Amino acid sequence: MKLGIIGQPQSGKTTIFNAAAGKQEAVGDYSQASHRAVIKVPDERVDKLAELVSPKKITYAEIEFLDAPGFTGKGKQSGGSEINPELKLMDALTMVIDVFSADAEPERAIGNLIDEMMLSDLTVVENNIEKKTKKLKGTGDKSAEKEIALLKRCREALENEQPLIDVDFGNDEEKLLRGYTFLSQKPLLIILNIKEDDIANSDEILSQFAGRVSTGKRELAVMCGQIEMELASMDPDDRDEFMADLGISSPAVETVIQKSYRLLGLISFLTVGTPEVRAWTIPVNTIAQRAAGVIHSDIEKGFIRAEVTSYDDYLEYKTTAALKAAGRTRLEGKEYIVQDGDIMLFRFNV
Ligand SMILES: Nc1nc2c(ncn2[C@@H]2O[C@H](COP(=O)(O)OP(=O)(O)O)[C@@H](O)[C@H]2O)c(=O)[nH]1
Ligand SMILES: [Mg+2]
Repeated sequence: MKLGIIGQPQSGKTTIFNAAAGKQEAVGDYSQASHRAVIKVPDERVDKLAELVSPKKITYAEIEFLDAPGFTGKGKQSGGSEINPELKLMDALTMVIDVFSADAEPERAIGNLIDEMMLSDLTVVENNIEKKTKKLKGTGDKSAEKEIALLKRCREALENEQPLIDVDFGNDEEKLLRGYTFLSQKPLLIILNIKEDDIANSDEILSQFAGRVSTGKRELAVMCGQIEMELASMDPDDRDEFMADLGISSPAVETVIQKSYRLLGLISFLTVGTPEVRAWTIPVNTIAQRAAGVIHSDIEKGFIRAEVTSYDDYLEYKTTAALKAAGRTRLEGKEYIVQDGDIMLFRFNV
């Protein structure tokens, strides 16, 4: 999964990037440098299963963070966009909002940033309406008609200041739009970056802003970037104590991961063996055969059946033999909907 960190300059993007990725990039500079990091998704289930089977290798799911150069949201006034094109390749965006400084205007910042993303999308929509209309006239290629009509719907929404994620598209339409990688169609996690003194009021601040967020498609989180960055560099025992003193329930990295997974509708299944214990990321409602394809396309193609064990049962019975004897391992076909935490063993032939 790829997460792009966006926001205005000096809003704390690099600070939160450091906190989430355990890095020490310079903060407070105006260089607008971008940073990348790949982190392992902490997963207690992987740890516990590895304790049971002592595998040669332990592999966690991974997340790539891109700390992108900031944009002000005012690019829309000059008609141009300041948005880094690499953000179009991200699965979801994390928007960092300054709520810590004395002159912060968080509501306005959120509005401006979303406006600029919509403007960037509108430019793409308009260019493509023009291009496809020309093509239709030139070649009489009717296949363009449907796409033009769809792009016009997008244009109407954007002109009415409606982000594309709030428009209901059908499955076929979603498919047609996928290649455009519209920014305002990306799931969005808004992080309210508060000052240390406000940590005790986190819940209150969260509910103040909750009205701006439509559930399911946008998520909100409140954290103090500066403290989170310090936490991330402490050793675990000190960190737990420090967090308890401050009343912080989970570190930034966990909040960001958990909310992003939820936004994107992602879950994990696990594979367990002596060579490797591993977590794999899939969208909710993925059938067993497609989940197999995440491991290898041959397993998807040659899928015969899956042997499925729940995580809790695995911890209780501890070995495949005991699980089988107790009837705790089920045989499932290709249409089985894989559940979060399922331990999967795929049978296949090539
Ligand atoms: N008081 C306070 N200052 C912060 C917080 N987060 C970031 N800052 C400060 O804001 C400035 C800009 O931070 P930086 O992460 O470089 O912002 P970026 O330009 O968005 O990457 C730095 O001086 C940080 O120390 C915070 O949670 N509280
Ligand atoms: Mg920065």
